Amino acid sequence: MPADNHASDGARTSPQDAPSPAPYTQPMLPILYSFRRCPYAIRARSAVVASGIAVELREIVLRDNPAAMLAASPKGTVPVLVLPDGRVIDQSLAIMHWALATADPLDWLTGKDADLIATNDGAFKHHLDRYKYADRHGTDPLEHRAAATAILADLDTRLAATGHLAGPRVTLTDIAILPFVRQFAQTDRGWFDTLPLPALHDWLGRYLASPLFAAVMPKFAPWQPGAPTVIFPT
Ligand SMILES: N[C@@H](CCC(=O)N[C@@H](CS)C(=O)NCC(=O)O)C(=O)O
Repeated sequence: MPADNHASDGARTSPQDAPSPAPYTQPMLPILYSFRRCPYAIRARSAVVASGIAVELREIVLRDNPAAMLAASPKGTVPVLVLPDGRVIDQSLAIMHWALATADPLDWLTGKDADLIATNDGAFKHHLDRYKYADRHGTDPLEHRAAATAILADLDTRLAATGHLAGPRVTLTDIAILPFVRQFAQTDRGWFDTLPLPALHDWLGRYLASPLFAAVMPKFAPWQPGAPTVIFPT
């Protein structure tokens, strides 16, 4: 606007007297430190998407954790959520519960089977790691693959009833467990596809083809201080 535009408007204050506008500040978003392929991070991002909350996503490189993440959560695992008020949530299930307590339009919280999730996070994850990373653990991969498959057979029996683990539709229980079954399946996809577990294959196939899965799996460049903010979901 030209400077003399209000030259005849005696009632107006001069530009020097006008109150200066408040500086624009970006609304503070929760910060989610994440790693794309990590099953724990996938379940946390899934709950964020399901809740409709926006977060600032910071993709990390495992074993090269950013100092800002370690300052918030020294244990050095992802996912880590840092809330605008400074609170830190650094367990994936707790992040899921926080997101869904904020908003749960898909009613995921109606299906919370804590025992099934504990079996996944305990025994199944134990065998998955010793199958997938047998060299690292010095283990017999086939022994652990068989033990994990026995757990999947239990899931298949449950899934045969409704196609989901805790009721008639997808809930927190399905989404908390699916990323780990995906990782197991990917370890040797050809062998996995021969398993006589039809309800499990169908359940995993629906998940991998879902808009939810597409929404949580975009690739992001690793975050570093000063990098442009990445809003998630994109
Ligand atoms: N109990 C944690 C486990 C998270 C976890 O172990 N994440 C892995 C990546 S999938 C990690 O950060 N590992 C790095 C490390 O253990 O040093 C949770 O539920 O969030």
